[in-house]
Amino acid sequence: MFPALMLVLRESRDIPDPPLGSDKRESNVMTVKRLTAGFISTVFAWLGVATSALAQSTVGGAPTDKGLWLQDAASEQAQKISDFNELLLWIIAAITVFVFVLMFYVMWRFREKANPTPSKVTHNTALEVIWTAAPVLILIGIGVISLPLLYWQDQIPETDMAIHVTGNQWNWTYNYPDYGDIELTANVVPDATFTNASARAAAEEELSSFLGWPAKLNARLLDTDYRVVLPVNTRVKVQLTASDVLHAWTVPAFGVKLDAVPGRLNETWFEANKTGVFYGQCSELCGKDHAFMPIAVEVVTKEEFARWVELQGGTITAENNPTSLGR
Ligand SMILES: [Cu+2]
Repeated sequence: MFPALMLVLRESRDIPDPPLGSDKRESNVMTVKRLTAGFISTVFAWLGVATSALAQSTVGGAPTDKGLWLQDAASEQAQKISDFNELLLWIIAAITVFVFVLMFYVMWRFREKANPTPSKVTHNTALEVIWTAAPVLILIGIGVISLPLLYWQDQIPETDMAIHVTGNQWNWTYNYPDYGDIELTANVVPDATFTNASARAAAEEELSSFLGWPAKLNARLLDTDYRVVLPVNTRVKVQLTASDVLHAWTVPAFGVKLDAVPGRLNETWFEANKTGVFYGQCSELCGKDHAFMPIAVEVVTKEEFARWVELQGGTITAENNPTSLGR
């Protein structure tokens, strides 16, 4: 057990500290998260799975070295999903420990030497009722937590603005119907751009002039030439469709994943509560370049968003002014 404990302690230290100003409850959550992450990393180390293969992102949504656990949540949905996932992990761990302890106890207690005349009992009503009812109760308990969460995500509340997202083979087109129908199409930044310094500088310059503020490319296969720009603390309705085949618009930091279906309009929503760049990927196998149609969302302050809308030639009125929307 000792090497495993050392691994838990060592790995726990690799998880970044909570941001300044977080309250006690958040720090408790972080402690649980650290211990859970340490536990998982130990399990993976035992299995010989390189933890680097599980590299997860921190704020910004790009992968980080030795990253572990889910991406940092940037919306209430993502936080709730992450908390629920954590709870499930504890339930699973408790069940696994219970079964293992029981198995080893039975193997030891009823081995031939200690128990030369085995019992002939084949039936025990009380025991059978318990081992049927207990799993049912556990599943009901999980359902009581998970189904309301699923329903809450599925119901579109009153939103502040909408974006239209269209999946194409193999890029995404975005429209902002509330702001004079700004339209942009985001393509993956090719690999060659990341390996060539001048091409990279040119791509960053073009992105910066599109955004109206300096931008850097962060992540190979996740960065796009143009980004979806959205205001922070504003409830956004995402209306999704596809022009050719099935795609799926997924941004883990927002807890959003929904299929884009040709000829159909699917809706989802989220409210980003942090500024930064958040990455996602098409998550429905859509053809040969399925792996090369990432999603990059830049969440900015409401003032910056208003500036960006003006830069794109969009219209801002009293009703749609981002500074008066949201919380
Ligand atoms: Cu796709």
